[in-house]
Amino acid sequence: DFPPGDEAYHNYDEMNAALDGAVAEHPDIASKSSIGKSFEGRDIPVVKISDNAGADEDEPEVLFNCNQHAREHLTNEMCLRVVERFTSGYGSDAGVTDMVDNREIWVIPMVNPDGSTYDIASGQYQGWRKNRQGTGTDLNRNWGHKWGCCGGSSGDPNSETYRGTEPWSAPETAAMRDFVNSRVVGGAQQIKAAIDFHTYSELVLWPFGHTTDDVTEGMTQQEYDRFERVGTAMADSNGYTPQQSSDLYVTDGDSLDWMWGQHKILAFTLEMYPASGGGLDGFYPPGDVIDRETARNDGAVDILLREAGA
Ligand code: 0X9
Ligand code: CA
Ligand code: CA
Ligand code: ZN
Repeated sequence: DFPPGDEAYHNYDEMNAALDGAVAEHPDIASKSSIGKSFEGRDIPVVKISDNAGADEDEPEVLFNCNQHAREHLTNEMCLRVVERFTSGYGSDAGVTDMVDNREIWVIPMVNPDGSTYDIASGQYQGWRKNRQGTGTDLNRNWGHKWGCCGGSSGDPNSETYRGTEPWSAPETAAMRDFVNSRVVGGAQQIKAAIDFHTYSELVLWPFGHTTDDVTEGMTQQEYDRFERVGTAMADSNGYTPQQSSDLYVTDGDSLDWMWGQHKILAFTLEMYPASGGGLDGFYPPGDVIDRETARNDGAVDILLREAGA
């Protein structure tokens, strides 16, 4: 489990208990289900938050997902904060109430439960990034838009950025794909905007990752300008640095490229605290920073929720 000083972090069972608690307290506006199973057979839970959560209403849908990378435990806490804020704040916080009434919010706090569990199982952090399939696949190189195209991933199973044997070879990314595809209703993708939370470096990133070109196949200048405008607004709210994801480094097969390239979802990656420092240590900030560093993104979450209705 989490080492001394980090007990405030939620492991897989505690994450599920937190979600179950939120749903039990707010059954009208929250429901929990599973998008599928991890390689080792763990359910990957999703919570939906909206008025009349049991019905599929005609409201812009927004997706928040966390913990694709095992060691990025602070992101699980970020998704749990979104669930907590938009359930417990309903009826008292006007902004929260407006969004719950007029959006359908999907939260997937732990995309990689096997890797996250492995990282803490011994009581000492393992610095683990990938899933637990064989030598491990980097989930954020296994998505199917221009998979492996551009030197932004590795074909070596021992690499930290191993892309897997084929697109969607990891059950966890396949489950994400199937979930997002399932939100195409009447030919229209219902999810309008998304954030994939990672750590660390304090960045707001937008597509594409596979090319450093702003305008390219699947991205007009107007579309790029919208990403830059919304990304910069989010960065102004949390003090992160905004940039196109490929300006950080080129990746292929990451979530952003598929979300936008396949579904035209206004998708961002947020790299959370800390800004820099310490190599592996940067993935393991002490439990007492959770409240501050997740609350720091409340404004960015609200900006994206609002933009989803534009
Ligand atoms: O490399 C990744 O998957 C992400 N960074 S992390 O340190 N959390 O591993 C960044 C993905 C965003 N895409 C690009 N930088 N192209
Ligand atoms: Ca609703
Ligand atoms: Ca809907
Ligand atoms: Zn990451």
